[in-house]
Amino acid sequence: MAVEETLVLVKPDGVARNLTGEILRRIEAKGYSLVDLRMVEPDRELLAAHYAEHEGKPFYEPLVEFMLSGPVVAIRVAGNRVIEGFRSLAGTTDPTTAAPGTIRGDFGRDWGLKVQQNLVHGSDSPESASRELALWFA
Ligand code: RTP
Ligand code: MG
Repeated sequence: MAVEETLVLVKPDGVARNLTGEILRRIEAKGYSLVDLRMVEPDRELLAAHYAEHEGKPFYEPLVEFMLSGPVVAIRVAGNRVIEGFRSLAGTTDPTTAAPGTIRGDFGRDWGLKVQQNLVHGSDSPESASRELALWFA
């Protein structure tokens, strides 16, 4: 068994489009457990820490502006191999090519903006998960 925790974020586009319930439903239907959940209006400081690895990339500033555009739902999710498992539920970063059946594949589309508004975030490793959970559930 490799019971893990991951940070899932329903990004501002997912909240605004009333997809939070659908995303929670998919997480629970897969068998993962919701451990904690909060609605957050992140500030720049939190987003700079969360996205530190992307600082300097062309999409960094549009990404931060997008994440400041409305409330975000932060969820602590637990389960066996949940880090990898949630990223599989989410689909690949670009919603145009994300597989149908995934959150991004089913509900995302390319809005022609400077950043992919792709509905959800999921931690990408155990190290990222513990770092990000400490930030969002301080
Ligand atoms: P996430 O961190 O949100 O779970 O997504 P990810 O691992 O699939 O993607 P990552 O490479 O970590 O990028 C973080 C977020 O930045 C936005 N992005 N837009 N060229 C683009 O338009 C672009 N590239 C990245 C997305 O919101 C992506 O999820
Ligand atoms: Mg990422």
